[in-house]
Amino acid sequence: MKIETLQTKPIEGQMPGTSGLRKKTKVFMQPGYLENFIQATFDAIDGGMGKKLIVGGDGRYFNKVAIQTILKMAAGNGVAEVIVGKGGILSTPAASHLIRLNSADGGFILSASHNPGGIDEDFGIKFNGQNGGPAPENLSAKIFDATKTIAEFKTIAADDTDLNTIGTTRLGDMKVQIVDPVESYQALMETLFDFPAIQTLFKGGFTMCFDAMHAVTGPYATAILEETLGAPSGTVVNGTPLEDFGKGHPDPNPIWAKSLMDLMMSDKAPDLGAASDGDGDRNMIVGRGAYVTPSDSLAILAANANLAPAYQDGLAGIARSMPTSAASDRVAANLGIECYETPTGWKFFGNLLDAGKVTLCGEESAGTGSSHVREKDGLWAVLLWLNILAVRKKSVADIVLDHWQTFGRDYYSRYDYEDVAIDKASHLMQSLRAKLPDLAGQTVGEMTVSHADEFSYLDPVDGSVSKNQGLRISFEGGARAVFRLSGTGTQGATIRLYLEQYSKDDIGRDTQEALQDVRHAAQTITDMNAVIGRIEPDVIT
Ligand code: VG1
Ligand code: CO
Repeated sequence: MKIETLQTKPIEGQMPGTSGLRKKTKVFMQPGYLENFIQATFDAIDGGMGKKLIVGGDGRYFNKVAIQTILKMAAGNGVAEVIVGKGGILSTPAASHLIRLNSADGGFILSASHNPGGIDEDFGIKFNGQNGGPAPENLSAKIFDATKTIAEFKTIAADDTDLNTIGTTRLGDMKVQIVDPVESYQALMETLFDFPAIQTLFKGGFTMCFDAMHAVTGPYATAILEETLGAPSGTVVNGTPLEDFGKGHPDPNPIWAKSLMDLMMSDKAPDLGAASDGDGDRNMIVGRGAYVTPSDSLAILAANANLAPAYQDGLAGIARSMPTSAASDRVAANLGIECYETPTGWKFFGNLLDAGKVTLCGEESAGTGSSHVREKDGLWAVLLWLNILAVRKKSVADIVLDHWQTFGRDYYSRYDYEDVAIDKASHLMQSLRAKLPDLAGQTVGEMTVSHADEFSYLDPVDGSVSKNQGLRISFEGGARAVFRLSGTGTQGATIRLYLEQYSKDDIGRDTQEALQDVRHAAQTITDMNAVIGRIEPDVIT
C-alpha cells in the first residue's frame, strides 16, 4: 500500500457550527476542501493509527464521493478498520449506535441534516467521538485550529470501494466492513419498546402515516413500522432516499412537511402522523387534527416514558436546550427529578448522558432522544409515542389535552429570519446585548420585563463554560422571548426568535394569538423593523 502525502492549503472560515461543518455542496467539492477537514480531524484526535471508525451519511448528493475520499484518507492515516453503511447510508442515530456497539473510536457522519441537498444546495460533515456523540466544543476548536495550519494530507492511491455489497473487504491495509444500515439499529429499538403491544395496536386497526421526506429514515421506517410492527404497506411515504430529497427541505415541521399536515387536518387523517429529517435525528408528531409542538412532545414523553420497558424504572433526569419551552421542567418537578438547561446543539447533552444525570433530552427544533445513543433520534421518538399510545389507548389529541389539564400549557412558536445581512444581524444582537442590563422592570405594551440576560452554560460534569448562547428576556406572567443566531445556516445570518407564554388554565387559545403580546414586546425592544428591515419571519414553526 502506497501512502501519499499531498499538499493542501489552510481554509478560512471552517469553524464547525451547532452540528458540525455545513457549507454549500460546491464549497465541499473544491479540491482539498473535504480533505482539509478530514485531515484536521485526524490531527486533532492524535492520528488514525490503529483506530476503528464508523462512516455513513444521509444519502444526499456528494455522499458517496465523500465516503470514497474518507476511506482512502483513513487508510492513509493508518486506520485499522472502518464500518460503512451499505450504499453509504447511515442515519445519524444509527451511526451513533454503531460507534457505541462496536466500541469504535468515533465516526464521520455526512449530512447537512434538514438543509436541502443537491449540487446547488448544502452538504455537511461532523465527527462523533467514542461515546457516539457530536464532538464537544473543545474538540471542535482543536479541529478548527488544525484546519488553519494544515499543509498536507495523507491518502492512498486505490480504486473505489464497492459500497453496495455487504461483507468485509480491504483497502490497502485497512479492513472495510459494509453493513446493513438498519439491522443493529432495529435490534436496539426492540430492546427499548414493547413491540408486541405496538403490533397489537396496528392489528386493531390503528392507522399511521410516516413521511420520510425522501431522506434517510425511509429504509428504517419501512423495516420497523411496516415489516416488523405490521403497519399496512403504504404507511411510510416518500420512503426512498433521494440525492436531492425530491427538491424539498427534509425538515419535519408544519411548513416543510405541509402535505402531511394537510392530511392530518383533513377528514382522511390517520391516527398518527410523523415525519423525520434528512439524517433521521429529528421528528414531528401530529395527531388527528392536533399538531404536537416539539417542546410539548418532550414533556409528554417524559411524563409517560415509564410505560415503555426501557424507562419503566423512571428517568434519572431531563435536559432541554435553553430555547425549548419550560413544559418539561414542570414534568421534572412533578417527578421529583433534576432538569438541566443546555445551549442549543446535541453535543451539550453528551456529558450529562455519559454521567447518568439524565435519561431524556430534547430541543424545540424537533429533536428528542435518550441515553440509548448520543444523538437525537427521530424514529425512536415515534416508537416511544406508539408505545405510549398502545398502552394508554387514547388519541394523541386526548393525551395532549390531559397533559395540559394537568400541567398547564406552554404556548410556543419560533420565528426564523433567514439570509439577513450579517452586519445587520450582529447589530441587532449587539444592541440588544447592550440593553439587557436595563430591561428589568420596563413595561412594553402589555408586558413587563422581569429578567433579561445572556445565556452562558457551565457544564456540571467537566466544568467547561460556553458563553454567548442566546439573549433572553423573561416577562411577568410566564412569558419569554429568546434571540439567537443560527449555527447551521449556509447563507447570510439566520436570526431565531423563540416565543413562549405559559398559562395554567387558559389552554384552548390559538398559539399565535396567545403569543402576540410577547412577540410585540420582543420586536419593540430590539427595534427589529428598523434594524433588520422586517418583522415578518420567513418561517414560523
Ligand atoms: C438547529 C437547531 C438546533 C439543532 C441543530 C442541529 O441549530 O436549532 O436545535 O441542534 O439545528 O440539528 P441552529 O444553530 O441553526 O439553530 V440537525 O437535525 O442538524 O442535526
Ligand atoms: Co438532523
